[in-house]
Amino acid sequence: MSDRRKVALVTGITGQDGSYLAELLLAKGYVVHGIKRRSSSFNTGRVDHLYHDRHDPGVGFYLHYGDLTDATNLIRILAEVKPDEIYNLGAQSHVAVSFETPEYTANSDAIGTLRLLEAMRILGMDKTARFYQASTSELYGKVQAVPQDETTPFYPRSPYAAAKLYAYWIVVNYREAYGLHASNGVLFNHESPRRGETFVTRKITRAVAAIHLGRQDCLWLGNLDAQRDWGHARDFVEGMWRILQQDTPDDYVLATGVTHTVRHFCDLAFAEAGIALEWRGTGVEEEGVCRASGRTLVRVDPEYFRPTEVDLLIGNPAKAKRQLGWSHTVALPELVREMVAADIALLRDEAAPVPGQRQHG
Ligand code: NDP
Ligand code: GDR
Repeated sequence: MSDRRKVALVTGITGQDGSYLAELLLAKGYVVHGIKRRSSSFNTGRVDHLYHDRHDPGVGFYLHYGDLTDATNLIRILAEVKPDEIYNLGAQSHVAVSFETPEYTANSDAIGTLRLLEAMRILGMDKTARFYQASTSELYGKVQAVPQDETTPFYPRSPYAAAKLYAYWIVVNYREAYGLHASNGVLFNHESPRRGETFVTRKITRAVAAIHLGRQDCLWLGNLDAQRDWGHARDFVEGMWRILQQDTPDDYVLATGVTHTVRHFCDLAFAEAGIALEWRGTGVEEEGVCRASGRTLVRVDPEYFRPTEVDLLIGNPAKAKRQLGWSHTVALPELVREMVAADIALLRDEAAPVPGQRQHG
């Protein structure tokens, strides 16, 4: 048996999942290469702790400038890195933002996936490297059936989901047409203290921390009735890796199998700061009021509603459990506790003022 270390290439390595996946792969002895985008400000905060170890020859963590919208750099990086496994996590991943930048979202999320697959073929890697695609529960969109599994029909409800639908099917097509070891992980929402600040969970936990520390008055949200199946990102990257270790490529749902409303997430998060919320009013007039003080801490802003919404996501991860031996280990209350505690610690250390009442996202 060869003792050569396995080589992985991760797009989107600077994102939430990329950072946890890089940690997992390094712990398993992989050499990890990641693609980062050029930015006028630092964008490697989630992986700096790995990068700083680069002087240690045993570590093997490398970043390359690149972009999924540029085929030339993808071909060059693949040729240089010669990966055994490619994890395509890079994407314009914000559903609401995809309504603002639909063409860019399609370019990076849909055609970016095609570019990577074609790069594999051009370089003759279609028989040697394995490919993981970050597919999403957003594919289910308008609810056709619950719980959603690998057989549930797709009905995308955003430019993001439509772009990811193309990516999903082009992966299936390349697997069937060219025999690529290419798999989709259809992942339901997963969160962590590293979650981007404009996704609803992190927006809530940051606001709870800021309100707790007296640095923010109120949290403005959109649709409180949306239901999501929220897990922990660390559990989900383990699932990604397991998908690529299978002899045969296939598509898998990863989910917790439990769903909650955005409103309930607020209840749990505020409770972590010792605040019990009471909900009053309906629709855009609904308010989350602190039971003890009578202060309104959560309000609804129609600006945050999406032109088309995904109302209810709840996944059935039975196939992943059966074939991959995968299941989540962190339930929602534990996830919320970790996120609120991390945000309180972060804000305590931050000298910078907290953003104004109307937050992005
Ligand atoms: P993030 O938004 O945290 O990270 C996205 C990553 O993609 C970042 O590294 C970002 O770079 C990079 N990126 C964005 N555009 C491009 C581009 N044009 N070229 C190269 N890289 C780019 O997402 P997550 O980590 O949460 O998600 C990872 C993947 O999984 C995404 O594809 C997402 O759509 C998908 N997904 C996520 C789920 C979740 O609940 N988290 C659920 C299901 C699927 P930069 O840091 O510079 O912005
Ligand atoms: P989602 O995540 O769209 O599921 O996509 P997000 O956290 O943005 O929204 C979840 C639900 O909360 C509602 N919501 C709000 N959302 C945001 N961002 N901001 C608000 O103020 C707000 N108020 C209510 C939304 O309408 C929605 O129903 C995430 C991303 O990680 C995708 O990349 C991934 O594919 C899916 O999860 C699975």
